Formats: sequence, C-alpha cells, structure tokens
Amino acid sequence: MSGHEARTRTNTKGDFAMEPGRDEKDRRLDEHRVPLDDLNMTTDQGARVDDTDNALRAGTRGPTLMEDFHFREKITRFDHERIPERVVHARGAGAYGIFELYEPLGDLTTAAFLNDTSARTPTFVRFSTVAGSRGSADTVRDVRGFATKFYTTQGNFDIVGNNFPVFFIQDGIKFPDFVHAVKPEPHNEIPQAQSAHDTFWDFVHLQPESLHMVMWLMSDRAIPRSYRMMQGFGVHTFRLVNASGQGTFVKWHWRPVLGTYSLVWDEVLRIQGNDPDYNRRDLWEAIERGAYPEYELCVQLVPESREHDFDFDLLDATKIIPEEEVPLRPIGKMTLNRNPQNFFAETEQVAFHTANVVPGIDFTNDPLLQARNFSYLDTQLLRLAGPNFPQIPINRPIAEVRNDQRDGFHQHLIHGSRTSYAPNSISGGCPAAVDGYRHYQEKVDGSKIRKRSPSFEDHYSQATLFWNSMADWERRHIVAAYLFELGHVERKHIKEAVVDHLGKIHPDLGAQVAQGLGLPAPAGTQVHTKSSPALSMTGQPHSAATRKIAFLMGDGADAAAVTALRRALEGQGAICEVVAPAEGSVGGVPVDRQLSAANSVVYDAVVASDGAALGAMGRARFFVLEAFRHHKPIGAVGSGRQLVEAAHLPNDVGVIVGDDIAQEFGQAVAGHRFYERDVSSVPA
Ligand code: HDD
Repeated sequence: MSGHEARTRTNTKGDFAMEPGRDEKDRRLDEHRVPLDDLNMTTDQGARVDDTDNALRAGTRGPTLMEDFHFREKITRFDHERIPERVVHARGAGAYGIFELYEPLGDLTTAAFLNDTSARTPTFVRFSTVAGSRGSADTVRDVRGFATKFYTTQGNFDIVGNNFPVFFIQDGIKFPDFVHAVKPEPHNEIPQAQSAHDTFWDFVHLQPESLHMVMWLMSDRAIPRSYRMMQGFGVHTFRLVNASGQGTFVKWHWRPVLGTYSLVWDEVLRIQGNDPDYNRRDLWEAIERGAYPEYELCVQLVPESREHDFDFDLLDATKIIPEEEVPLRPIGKMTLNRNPQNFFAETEQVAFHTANVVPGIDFTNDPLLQARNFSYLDTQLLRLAGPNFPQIPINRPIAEVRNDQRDGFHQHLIHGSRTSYAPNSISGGCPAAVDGYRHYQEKVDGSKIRKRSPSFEDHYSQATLFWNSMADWERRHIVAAYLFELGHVERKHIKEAVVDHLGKIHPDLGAQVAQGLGLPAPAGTQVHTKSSPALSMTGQPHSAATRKIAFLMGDGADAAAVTALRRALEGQGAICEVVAPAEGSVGGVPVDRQLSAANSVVYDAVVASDGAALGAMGRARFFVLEAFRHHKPIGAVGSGRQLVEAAHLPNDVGVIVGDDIAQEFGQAVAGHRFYERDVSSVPA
C-alpha cells in the first residue's frame, strides 16, 4: 500500500480495525483521529454553529456583542494557538515507521524489541536542523537531528541523535553557552540559522573541544541531500545489559540504505530561496510515493574489559570510535512508511528524551549524556505546558501505563483507583513496583569535584583524523566553508585564533584558510597521519532511485528519444519531470513545470532535448550551466546537444551526449555528482 493510500484510508471512517499490516501505535492513534466527514460545524462544547462569517452585532452597522460566544471562543482559541518552539531543533519533519530486528541479541541485552525477530516495533522519527527557528530554511549549514522513538512493548525507547557522531562540547553544563553562541546574536537577532558570525567562532576558538565537531560542520555532511540519505548517531556511549546483569558498551548508528549524500554550498544558498522546505518536502513526497526511506540500525560494541583500550575516553562525546577499530554490526532495519496526518499534533508535539530507556539499555557516565537526561524532561514541561505531555497521543507508549502520578494541567486519564500512594493495602498494593527496570550496578567511588578527566584533554587528534580521511574534493569544500564562515566574522582576533587552531589540526588546512583570509600561515605543527576511510563520503552505495531529473524540452524535442530515456531512468526508480517554456505538452509529452517556475537546484540531474529553441533562451542556458556548476550529470539527446553547446560549459566531465545514453546517464545519476569536474571558471 502506498503512503498516499495509507493516509486516505486512515482518513476514512471505520475501516481501521479491518486493515491488515497496521502497527499497534497506528491503531491506538485511531481513537484520537478526527475523520474528514460530513459533520456540521460546532463550538468546542458541541453546539451547532449556523454562521461563522459574521459576528453577532446590535444592528447590521452596530457594535459586536459580548454575548457572541462563538465569536469569543473562535478568537480566543486562535490567540492561543502557538506554543513555544523547541529551544534548539525548532524546525523539523517527522514520519512513522517500523523497526525489524535481524537476529536476537539475548547475549547482550534483555530489551524485548532487540530479542524478538518477529516483532514489528512502531517508530516515529523527527529530523531537524538545530540553530534555526521553526520557519527557517531546511538547507542551512547545520547539524541535523535524527530522533527516533521506538514504541516497544516494554515502554518507549528514544535514540535522540544527530547526523554527526560527535558533539561540540564534553560537559552538558556548557550547552547553554554553546547554544547562545550559535543562535542569532542577542542585540539584533541576526543571523538566522547560521553559524557564520562572531559569537559562534568566538566560542569555538575559546572552547577547542568543539574543533572536531566543527570539522564535521564545515564538511558537506552539514548540508545533506535528503533526510533519506543521511546517517544518524546516538553519539554517546550507552550500555546494553543482559539477563546476567553483564554490561557491554554500545554506540548506535543509523545507516541509510540509499547511502550518505550531500548538496554543495552554492546550491544550498539557492535552494533556500527556491524551496525553503526542500528536505521536509523530499521526505514527505518520498513516503507519499511509496519510496519508503530505510535505515539499518548498526551497533559498535565494546566489552567492558576493553573500556580503557583506546587513545580517547569512551565517555567523551567529542570522540568517535573509528569503524576500522570497532566495526559496525547491523542489527535491524527501520522503514519509514507513513506521513503524519497533522503536523502540530504529531511532529510538533512529539517529545523525545534520552532517559526514555527500556530494560536492557542503560547509560554511561558521559557528562554530556548525564546533563541531557535532565534537560529533555525539563524542557517538555515548559514547551508542552505541564507534566501530562506523555498523554499526548503521539507520546503515549503502547505499553500500559500505571502509576500513582496524578492530576496537573490537562490530565486526560480518569484514574479509578481509591489510592494514589505506595505502599497501600486498600488497592491490594497496586500498582506494584515489581520486576521492572533495573539500573546497571556500576560501582562508583570518587570525591566531589568540578573537573574533567585528563583523558578528555586531547582536542586535535580526531579533527586531524577527519581531515586526513577526506578525499581531495571534500577537503576543498571544507576549506571553502571555513572561508565563507570566517569571511563573515568581523573581529580579526577571532579569525586569527581559529586559524591558529586549524594549523594544529593540519598545517595544510591552516595554511589554506589563512591564505584566503589574508593572514599569515600558522606555525607548522607535527600531526599524525592516521586516517579512517569510513569518514569519507566517497564509496557510498550507488542508486538512481528517487533521484529527480529535469528533462528540458523545447518545441522540436525528440519525444521518442526522451520517452525512451525517461522509461529507462524511471525503471531504476528515478523521478523524471518535463520542464518546458510553457505548460501543456511538448511533442505529445505532458509538461510538469514551466521553465520560469523551475530551477535546476531542486533536481539531481538535467537532460536537454531540442537545443535549437532553448539555446536562445538565457534561462534555459543558465539552467544547464547552474547544474553543471553544482557537479550534476548533464545529458543531451537529439538536438539537445545544441543547448549544451549554447551553455558554453568549460569542460565535458559528466556531460553525456548521444542517441543512446540511458545506461551511462543512469550510472552517472546513481553516482550523484562529478566532484572532480573543475567548475572554478563558471560564473556564480
Ligand atoms: Fe539535544 C532537542 C540531539 C545535546 C538539550 N536534541 C534535541 C533534538 C535532538 C537533539 C535530535 C530534537 C528532538 C526533537 O526532534 O524533538 N542534543 C542532541 C544530541 C546531543 C544533544 C545528539 C549531543 C550528543 N541537548 C544536548 C545537551 C542538552 C540538550 C547537552 C542540554 C544539556 N536538546 C536539548 C533540549 C531539546 C533538545 C533543550 C530542545 C527541545 C527538546 O529538547 O525537546 O532539551
């Protein structure tokens, strides 16, 4: 069933229970769903309304009357529609899914959903940017949130992760400082959703533990092509606990089946104007089309006996465990297969919390994680107005909830019990606290002290590892990103201090950024030469599936050639759209978008057909040139060659022209971009 069918079905009254394949969470949401049907309008109290266009007044030209309860209710409700946006991760997009386990992990954990391969555990995922407000653009340079709620039979388990495996700070007490630095500056609230400003870089140079994460932020990982093509990481080291109480350290990884791919910087700047909802729309449309995003859940496992075997501390969230040292073990797959029905009710009101764990999954003493375990519950109390937010439908577990917690604003449950305390004899001792979550029995012994462990002191080695592991094109993009960002910093001493740090990460990086900023190269430092190939985005799985291809067609286009190529690409799962100077059809082929309403930046590749007419149009030539500048595959069939020639491309890398280009072009689309193409002479 396609996502669209699923949505339509759930909008229709009555057939939920009959529908096979629906998960438990989906079924439980039914009682809260308001179907689209023929009911007449009522007030919130259920009284029928006969006119919602005219307020009650004394005479047709007279004053509005207090007595008009419908008017007052309607305006009051409107006045109170907004809730505070998330203090970070305010802009997001959500989807429902299913998690399926590959093999039981009984030797590692008692978590039921990690032991039952027949279980289809419902999930809800919210992807987000971090710094921008709710209405900011999707394609900004930023970390992306990747938060997953598993509705397990033992209660909700959340992995509240990001698309980077490390974080800016080591201790959660620095979180307000970091967030204040990256958010718009306090005096004028500028800039929106950007790190390219003085306060952010001031923080970075004074808090060098952020340097490793900032390398990721300056890389193309910070501008993902799609939420469907982005990794997710739990970041911290967590702990799995088995039936004998034995612990194993674990790092959570989500690996997208389509591979990890990014946009390029110049492109994202233009997408922000063309389609500020680019990533949100991409996720929504893929699910509606039935192209369900899939992610493998992988784990890195470290036995407790190996805790101190690394040259970094497992409790330090600014460090990765290189995959070459501890390989990823795939344990299951999540498929996102359903869009929410109401953005506010589901995506806005969902509340994640790192401390939402189930038996068999526990924490470590990572000081960042410890702080998060406080912050998430606290923030929901404000954002969702009180302690009963777990009763909001999206947040309700599928496991039964029983306790003596009571009352508060917006209590939805009617507790029938005569007691709300434990122990009690009146209610037979219920609800009884037995056979529940048991915390891992870790021996703790220490003096109270405000100090970090010396094992947290190295802030450079893994930033160097990241740089060493990049392909040439990735390094070029990183240098360009530093130049863009620091080019927006006003204070010279901040630029100098950052460049000094970059020199310690790698002399080449320091020298290249210094040169662009007109600063002296920082003093050379001896750095290590280790690399971790898994950190590079080269070598991803190739697939043309869900790639968007624009067919630029003019009046004399060779419809047969276009149709044949289109069929071949659609056969690989690509999405083809015909772009032409006017709506209607060209040579019998229906036009999807008129040229003046289309832009190359929202496509992955371009095919030209009929260059004679289009070659004379500046907009068509620009379309091809811009796609070329962004390293995209360019194809031409029939007279499309003339448009490509008219665009004056400086070289032919990734330009595929001919009568039978289906195979070569399909492979090019699957390979994403031609980063080796030199685009330096293409006008911006
Ligand atoms: Fe956080 C939201 C991820 C550190 C405090 N965080 C939030 C969300 C994600 C993350 C994905 C959005 C969840 C959603 O979609 O609703 N945060 C991370 C990661 C971190 C991290 C991967 C480091 C490894 N966060 C972090 C720290 C603190 C917070 C150190 C505080 C001490 N985060 C919050 C918060 C938010 C939040 C203030 C804002 C809205 C919310 O929680 O629900 O509590």
